[in-house]
Formats: sequence, structure tokens, C-alpha cells
Amino acid sequence: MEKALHIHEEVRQALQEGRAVVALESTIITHGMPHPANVETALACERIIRESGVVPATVAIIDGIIRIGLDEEEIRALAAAEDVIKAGKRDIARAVSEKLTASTTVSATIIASRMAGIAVFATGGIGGVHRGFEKTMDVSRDLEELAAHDIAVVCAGPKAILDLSATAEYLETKGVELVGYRTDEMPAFYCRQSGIAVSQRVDSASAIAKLMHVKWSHGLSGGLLVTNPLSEEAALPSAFVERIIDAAIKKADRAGVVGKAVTPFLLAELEKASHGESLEANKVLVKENARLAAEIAREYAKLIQPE
Ligand code: PSU
Ligand code: MN
Repeated sequence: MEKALHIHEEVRQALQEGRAVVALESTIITHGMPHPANVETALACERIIRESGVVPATVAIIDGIIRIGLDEEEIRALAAAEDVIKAGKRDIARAVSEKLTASTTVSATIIASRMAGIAVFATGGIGGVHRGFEKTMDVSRDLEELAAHDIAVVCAGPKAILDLSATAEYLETKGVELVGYRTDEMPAFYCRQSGIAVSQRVDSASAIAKLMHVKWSHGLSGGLLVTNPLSEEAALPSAFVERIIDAAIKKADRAGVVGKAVTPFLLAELEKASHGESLEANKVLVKENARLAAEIAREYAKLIQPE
């Protein structure tokens, strides 16, 4: 059976020539940010990656085809569309077989990236172990796919709405390096600090690329999580963030929000409670992650193709 996979011509050529490519997810476009912040940020990420001399590949499923690399018009259409499905791993086969349009989460984007042979991927904040997981069993598929595939995912830490220490423990169990880019502490998405130590601090993109190369060339399969603290000016005060997260989680519980609706619900609540400040921080951190991912991809491409 032929795979319903389409790699954009520009991306395909870059991969063939061993040039750097960075994957971008699309659930942040359809479920993570409101219009037009979503489209502005998505296009800005692509632009930032290109400015570093790297090819961006936004991933989504369009009319049942897994697409690696979208044109600007396709990104605009996805960002404006309503009722797009949020696809994690288990939604990929359904979207393909029913010819649906779906945005891909971190988990699905990791899978699609590896189908195409892309090794670096940028997002805002990965999913993880939710607060109250003892009762709900809500653990994002993102962690499993990160552990299962040879990929470096660049983020600003797991999303602040999560149980961050449980998420960090889970990453250790799964053997995922928790790299702090120029930090000893894992950043917490809207905040630069979490009180949780990273497994190693690395201060340059080239050293991260080397770590990836060493890991995979020793048969140590699986992903690395690169955490990049958002810039000081954009960071929100942690006491404030904690307060609005508590309120948002209580509201979600009362409203009976479960499953994949939880994260989009909480992000939207935080945006309201912070009068848009959380969205501003989110926009900044995604772009910063795109920039770092591009640098890492460039350095990694040099290592695997010396000339
Ligand atoms: N990063 C952001 N905003 C987002 C996401 C990441 O800044 O909305 C998305 C990613 O697609 C991630 C998803 O995979 O949130 C997590 O969803 P869940 O908790 O349901 O696994
Ligand atoms: Mn979940």
C-alpha cells in the first residue's frame, strides 16, 4: 500500500542534499492560539527558520494526506478553518482513511517528521503529565513519541498547566535527555524557572548537535528534549501564572472537560485570565524556539555531511 505521505518539493530536495530542515507542528495553529495570532506566528516561525538558511516544514494532514511542508496559502487556510481535528498518534490513521483535514500535535508531528527523515522539530511547549494524573491518567502522547523516535524537540519546557516534576520524572524513565539551553533549570513555558533541574546544561547549538550525533551513532535510540527559556522581557511572573492555572483547572473540572480538549481549554482560559499576556508570551517563545531549532539543525547537518 502506498503511504498517504506528501513531502513538499523544497523539503524533499533539502533532505536529499543533506541540508537542514526544521519541522513545525500545526495544533498550535488550530487549537493553541486564536486567529490571527496563530497565522502570524506560524508564518513568522517559517520566516525565522528561512533567515537562518534552513528549510521549514509545517506538518498537517490535509484531505487525508500527511503533508510535510505547507505553502503560505495552505497555512493561512488551516489557520482560518473551523472544526479541524486535533490529531495525536491515534488520529492519524483515521484522518487518512476518512480523508479528513487535521492539525498534528507534537506526537503526530514527531511521527510524520521521522517518516520524512527530519531530525529537528520546534514547538511552544510539549504536552506531558497532567496535574491530577493519579486520578485521570492524563499523560500526553507527546512523551511516548518523543521517547520512541530519533528526534530533537525544541520547546520552552513542558506547558505550565502540567505537573512539571512528574513530567520530568517521566522523561527520565523513558531515557529522554532533558537538555537546558543555557540554563540549569528546566524552564516552565511562560516562566524561565521551575525549580526542576535539567539532566544537562548545554550552552551552544553546536554542542546540542554533537549530543544528538553521539547519542544516535551509539545506538541510543529515541528523542532529546531541548528546553529553551523564553526571554526575560516576555516571561510572566510565576506566582501570577500559578494562580490563573489553578483557577483554569478548577473551571475545566467543573465543566467536565476531558481528553484532548483539556489543553486547548486551559490555554484559552489563561489567555482570558491574563488579558492576552499569556498569548503574547506564547508567541514570543515559539519564535525563539524556531530560531534555536534552525541553528541546531544547521549544526547537525554539518556533522552528518562534513563538506
Ligand atoms: N505548544 C504551544 N501550544 C500548543 C501546543 C504546543 O505553545 O497548543 C500543542 C502541541 O500540539 C502539543 C499539544 O502536542 O499542545 C498537547 O496536547 P495534549 O496535552 O492534549 O497532548
Ligand atoms: Mn491528554
